[in-house]
Amino acid sequence: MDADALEKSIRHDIDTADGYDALEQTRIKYLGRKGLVTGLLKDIKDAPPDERPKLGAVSNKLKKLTESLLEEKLSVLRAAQQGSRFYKKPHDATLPAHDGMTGRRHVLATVFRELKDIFVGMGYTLASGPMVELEYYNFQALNFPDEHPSRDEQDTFYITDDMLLRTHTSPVQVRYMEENKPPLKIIAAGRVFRNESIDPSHAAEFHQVEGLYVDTDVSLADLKLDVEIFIQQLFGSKTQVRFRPSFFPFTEPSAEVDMTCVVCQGKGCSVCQQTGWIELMGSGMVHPNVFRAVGYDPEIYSGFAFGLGVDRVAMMKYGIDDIRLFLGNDLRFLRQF
Ligand code: 2NM
Repeated sequence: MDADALEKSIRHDIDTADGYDALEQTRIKYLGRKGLVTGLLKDIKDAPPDERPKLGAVSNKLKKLTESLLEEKLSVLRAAQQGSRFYKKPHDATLPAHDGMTGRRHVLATVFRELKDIFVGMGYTLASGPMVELEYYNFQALNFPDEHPSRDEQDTFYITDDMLLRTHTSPVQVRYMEENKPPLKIIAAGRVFRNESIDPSHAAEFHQVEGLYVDTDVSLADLKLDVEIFIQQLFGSKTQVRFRPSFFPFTEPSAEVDMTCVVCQGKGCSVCQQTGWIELMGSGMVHPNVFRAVGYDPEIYSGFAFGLGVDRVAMMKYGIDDIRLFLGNDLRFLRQF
């Protein structure tokens, strides 16, 4: 066989070798002790001296070629074997079925979406801001006096002298007002932190949604209308709403908002302590000092604000009696929603 025919035959054999055994046979056929390429190399010494260099070069070239083709083919076979392990495993119908453990939306996220959708339908847009907040935005700009008890370390988690974990989402609204001119109608939502002693109705981390509407000539009647529309969309159109005078540093006047008890529909039960009413939110007309802090003229603008706890709404809607369950990550609880 001449060198060209031999090369052709080598390429063909390696190309068509369909497994490790066939490839090894091919290696032996050409490179084994009695192999064809080996034989060619052995023949050199019997050739006439002037032909030996050329014969040597050709034989060596064929040996190198055979070796590299074998190596190449070996990695192709290995890759095919790897691939078959992943892609060609036959289906085993006796394996246990999928256990049904899939992720799902957290119940607080579901309730928040519902709240957000109602407010967006009423013309509010969503604003957000940092959870680590400056004392200025959390207290000062909101007309909290320097000696207000909620500023105490007993009630607020401080990071440094002037930085803290926000205790409400109102600083989001202060920041928004600093950056935007009225009219504005926004909700601020997110996690808030209070250094509380925890029990079934108090957690150190919970969630708020706060609304703010500022324009010329915004009145208490506008506040009552929006709050009533919101509550009746959330709990049904038959739900009664009442306003009780209250106090917040950032609003004047201020009012607590009650609704007919979701459990007894106002008849009186243990949940509403026989009153037929449960407290849902706080509200009021934005204090002139808050407007001054953000550069609004309180002689020109007025506004209302309100705030409610997402966790509390979720507890009422789903009859949950312990606020700590929301961040407890107990799947037996979370999977129910
Ligand atoms: C509440 C109750 C009453 C409130 C006030 C403001 C701001 F930034 F405009 F001053 N935001 N949220 C507010 C008012 C919040 O939550 C119980």
